Amino acid sequence: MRRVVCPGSFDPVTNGHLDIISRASRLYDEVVVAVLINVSKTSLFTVDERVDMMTAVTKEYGNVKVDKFHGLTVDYCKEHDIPVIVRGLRAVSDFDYELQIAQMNHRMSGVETMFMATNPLYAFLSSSLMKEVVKYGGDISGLVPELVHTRLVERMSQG
Ligand code: COD
Repeated sequence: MRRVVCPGSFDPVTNGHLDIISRASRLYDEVVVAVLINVSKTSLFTVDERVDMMTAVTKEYGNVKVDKFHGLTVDYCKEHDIPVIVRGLRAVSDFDYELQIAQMNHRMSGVETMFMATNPLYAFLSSSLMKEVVKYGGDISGLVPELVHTRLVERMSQG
């Protein structure tokens, strides 16, 4: 069975993330979305909230499993016997950083990284941008799933 890990913070999941996950789900038998338990980075949503939203919005794909992890992504891959990581690339600026991580991950473990070019419709999307726009009352409809939109607005209104 061909399996791939799609790691990330997903704070929260956007339609850019979903585009990468859904395309990976057509190429692999199983996609494991691994949500980082941020130790130092402060996230808007707890890891369980992020897992819950991701599970709800990927249910329709059928072969996507959602899990949480801490530590190195390659340790998660080894523990679950998954040889490939998939990452989305939005721009050259993503590539510089991602190449370094992919090479380090390969050196540490032999785990390969597959890069998937973003759908141009979502190239400008990031979780941070979505949080900022909602914080100041801007409209993000069509850029995140409805459920995420609702939870973001709720969370931001709590101050
Ligand atoms: N279009 C396409 N892809 C997108 C878009 C978009 N609009 N937005 C984001 N993506 C992609 C990202 O490129 C990434 O591939 C994925 O979606 C997740 O994105 P984020 O922003 O939620 O998650 P990141 O990039 O902050 O996740 C970072 C990790 C958790 C993967 C990283 O911190 C990590 O691996 N941590 C564990 C420690 C480790 O192993 N470090 C590396 C040592 S070499």
